[in-house]
Amino acid sequence: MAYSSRYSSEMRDSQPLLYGKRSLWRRLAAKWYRLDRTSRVVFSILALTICGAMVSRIIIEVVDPFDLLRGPQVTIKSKVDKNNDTGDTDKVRRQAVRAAMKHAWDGYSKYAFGHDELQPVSNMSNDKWGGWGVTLIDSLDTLHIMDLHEEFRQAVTHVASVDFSHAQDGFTTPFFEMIIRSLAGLLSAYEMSLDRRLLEKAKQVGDALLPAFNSSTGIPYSRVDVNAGRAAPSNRVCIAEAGTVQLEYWKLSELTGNPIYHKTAQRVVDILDKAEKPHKGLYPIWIDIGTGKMNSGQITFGGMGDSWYEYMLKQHIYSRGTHSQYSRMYEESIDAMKEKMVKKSVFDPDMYYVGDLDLSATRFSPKFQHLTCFVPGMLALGSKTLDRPDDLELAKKLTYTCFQMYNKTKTGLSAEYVLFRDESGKGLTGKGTDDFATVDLDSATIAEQGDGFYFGNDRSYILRPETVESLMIMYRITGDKIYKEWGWQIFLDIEKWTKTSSAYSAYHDVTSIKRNEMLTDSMESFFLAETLKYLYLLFSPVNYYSLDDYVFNTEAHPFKIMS
Ligand code: DMJ
Repeated sequence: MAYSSRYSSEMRDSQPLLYGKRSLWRRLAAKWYRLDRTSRVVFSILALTICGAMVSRIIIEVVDPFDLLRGPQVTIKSKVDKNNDTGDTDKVRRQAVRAAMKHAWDGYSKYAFGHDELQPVSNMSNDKWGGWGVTLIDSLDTLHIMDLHEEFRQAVTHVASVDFSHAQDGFTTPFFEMIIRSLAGLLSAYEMSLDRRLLEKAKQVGDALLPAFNSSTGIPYSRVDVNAGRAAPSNRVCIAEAGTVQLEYWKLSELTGNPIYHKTAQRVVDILDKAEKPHKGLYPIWIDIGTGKMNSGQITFGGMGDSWYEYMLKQHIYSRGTHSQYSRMYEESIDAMKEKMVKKSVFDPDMYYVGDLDLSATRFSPKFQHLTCFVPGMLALGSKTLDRPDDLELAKKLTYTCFQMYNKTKTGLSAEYVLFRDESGKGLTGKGTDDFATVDLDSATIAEQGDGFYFGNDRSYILRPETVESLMIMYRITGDKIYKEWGWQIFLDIEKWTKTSSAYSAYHDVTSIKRNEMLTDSMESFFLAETLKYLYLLFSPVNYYSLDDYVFNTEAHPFKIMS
């Protein structure tokens, strides 16, 4: 049968030779021309199939078409500016912190993915925050910051499937915790990745919790029944809960273009600004929701009061000083704190601390909480923003005390709080009966006193971030490398005492070295959201998530300062 192909043997013979006589190509061509038509068809199909498979493989590797099915592309690029890097030591330390994050994340993923918390000793999980996966959400931006790309993608895919408008039956959601951890975590991760799914989910969380403000005064209730679309009734709420949601709702307004969130949350600030106070700038912790009055509780920069003061400054920074209200309120509070709440140890003149005041702002309690160790960072930030140089000097002294709270224990970890003696040598029992009644201390307590403070009943370290938060800010503002050394020492002790096979665990008594008996099988999400993030940033170049461009919410989620 004659070949109809233009590559018939006659034509072949008339072709000019492109390759030398002995070339492989020519010999293959000769073989091809000798084949009958059926064989050529079979070979052609085979060759096309092989080429097709190779081309698809290349497309999958380079373009990843499955991303189109997954939804919008999450953009991640390495953000540490290599030209402005901080040297080999920092690099090694940063990588060690990143490895700690990976270890904690891997354990959480393996045993508790999508649940609220991993219990890092038993490797069980719990859903004590409503079951929406608070550890996962709180960790999103830390994963992004540390360039843990795949982990971030997996977490975002999961978040996209969570329905925040529906809660577990009978569960009332803690308003403040959900805002600072989840709403803020989603907003911050959205600003980093521009993945619209995160903004949609942030809006879902913000909307689901908005009924908290449906009180006669506009002061929020502390828990919300998301399924019923209403708040769980209560008479009072603390200032930290009511006054640490404004930054998040403001950012939500900025990103969605809907001013209602900011307006609703701002009302709380206006009410408390005008409310009667025992001393200008000092706010008792409890607000009566029905009247808006603050007429019970102590005055503290520790638990239940802390972030209320922090957010005055941070709203000022976020809004670039365009509203004088926040800086005025912040400066009033700091002036009053310095006047009435800051004392120094009678044993160590370098050791300054911030105690608490009773409702009338007259009786002082020489108790310094780990939670209060965010204050030096806040003062340093305020000194830079509002030109208050004396605040920076106080910040240095307080940071020293916060570090000593770690440095002076057997484990190198800090207790929840420490106690000081007043000028007459009296102190607090530490039993938590009455924080404002100073007593003669028993000899055992005095014997336990180091050169500075002694311990109360609660000696646990629950992986809190406040001291490393202040260290990061202090380094960035002063440039003093001692803060990096202190941060590294704290990190090494966290590794030594709290690391488990799957993650990191809170420690029951920092004065005990019986490690196996001390691990409490609990890891709060703020360990991944805050403690590890601040440590990582401490060892990163100062222009990485610069304090000039970002303001960190109280849970360490960076928000871009308003443009
Ligand atoms: C965090 O959840 C927040 O920083 C909050 O403002 C108080 N402290 C805890 C961690 O200690």
